[in-house]
Amino acid sequence: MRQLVFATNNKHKLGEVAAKIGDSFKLLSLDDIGCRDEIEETGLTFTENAALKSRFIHQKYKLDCFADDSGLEVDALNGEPGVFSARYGGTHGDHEANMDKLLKNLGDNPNRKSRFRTVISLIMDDKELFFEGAVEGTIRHERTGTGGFGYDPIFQPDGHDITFAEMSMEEKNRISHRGRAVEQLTAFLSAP
Ligand code: ITT
Repeated sequence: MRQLVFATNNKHKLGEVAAKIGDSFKLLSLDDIGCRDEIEETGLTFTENAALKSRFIHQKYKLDCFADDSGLEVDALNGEPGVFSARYGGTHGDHEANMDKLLKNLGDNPNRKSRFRTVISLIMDDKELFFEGAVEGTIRHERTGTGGFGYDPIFQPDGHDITFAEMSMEEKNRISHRGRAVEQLTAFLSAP
């Protein structure tokens, strides 16, 4: 079976993507290939950051790989936190601090419109390709639900009356930014 590295340290993301990719590829995490490097996400766009991660792994390990960069854009905050989503509250990956800061900055603003976006950068057979996905929604005033990760407890996707954190992984995966980007990736990977 062909191997493909998913350049992430985020176990939730790994689980979501592995469920979508199925058995067609053996998915390897950074842990699986013994990569302990801190890959700097210094880009100003999701595309740049995804490419930084996949290029780093490809150059160092000479393996086919993909990376994603995702984030939340809130219209009333001029697209913040965007590429700073992971460290919006100050510490990388402190999801509670990130949500606290977002809810504080948004206050009682009635415009709660937002979207999650994902860009996947794939390097395979020395070619580089990009896949994108997005999901529109609104920011709740309070957290609801315990599933998922990141901003899931305060994000309600359009057409639903529950947050991502109240959905099963399968339900979230069907409509999420990452799920949609991964669908394009898998369509490409399974094309003859
Ligand atoms: P890696 O860089 O190791 O892959 P990460 O947690 O930094 O993991 P991203 O750069 O893709 O992941 O995402 C940045 C942040 O955006 C992430 O830490 C969350 O705060 C938020 N985010 C991304 N996808 C999300 C999702 O599906 N649900 C909730 N929050 C999400």
